[in-house]
Amino acid sequence: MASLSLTSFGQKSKYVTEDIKVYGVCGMCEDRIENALDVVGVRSAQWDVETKMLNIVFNSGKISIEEIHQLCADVGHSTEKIKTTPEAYNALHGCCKYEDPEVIKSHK
Ligand SMILES: [Cu+2]
Repeated sequence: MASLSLTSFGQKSKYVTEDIKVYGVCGMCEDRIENALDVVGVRSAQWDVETKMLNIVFNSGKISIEEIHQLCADVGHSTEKIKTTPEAYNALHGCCKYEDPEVIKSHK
């Protein structure tokens, strides 16, 4: 019997692509976000500083989109679903304080 499934590798492994909003302001934020997602199950993570959109390709059998949101929040970057903690946010480099209007202005 022919299978038309193009994206599944075995029964539980399935690559999914999603675009989620993750807040940040600069190239350091990009590195931090992408490095935080260098984990088992994530095939690629690309964050765009202009649009704040993270394009992520992951294996839904190994990691969930909720866990991906949480990994961003854990390193100080709030997402459209999960807000980071004040502790993680305060640990960000000064130029990465994306909730500060002065910082946002200086990156324009
Ligand atoms: Cu930054």
